Amino acid sequence: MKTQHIVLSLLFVVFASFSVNAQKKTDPLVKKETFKVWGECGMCKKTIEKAAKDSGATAASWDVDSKKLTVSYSTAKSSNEKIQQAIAAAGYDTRDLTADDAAYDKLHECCKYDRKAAAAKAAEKEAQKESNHHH
Ligand SMILES: [Cu+2]
Repeated sequence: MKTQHIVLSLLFVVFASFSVNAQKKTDPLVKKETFKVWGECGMCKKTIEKAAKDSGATAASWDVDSKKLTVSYSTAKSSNEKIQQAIAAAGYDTRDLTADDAAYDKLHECCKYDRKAAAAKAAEKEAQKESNHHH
């Protein structure tokens, strides 16, 4: 009987610690998201990540090749919108927002990326060429 009690209480301790861990991992307040941010180089990376962190992201990592930013933040302290606004204010177009023109003009020469609108126009032209070609 005694052994059974010990086994049961050990099991209880194990299960209790599992559920504490599970709660930590699925904290509903912490979100991790990835979205596109236009940019050009390593300097942009620093500016973009800093803007994200200044607006409440606990982690921010921008990839220069894919131009994707991955952020983690607590919904109690920040939001996806807030982070994108901070990045746009720093001069970078984001998935949902267009950067402040004055901020874009102030960017370093090497950071003057092809803007979202310009890229969209170029793609449109390219598509027109394609369709003309087929006529
Ligand atoms: Cu740059």
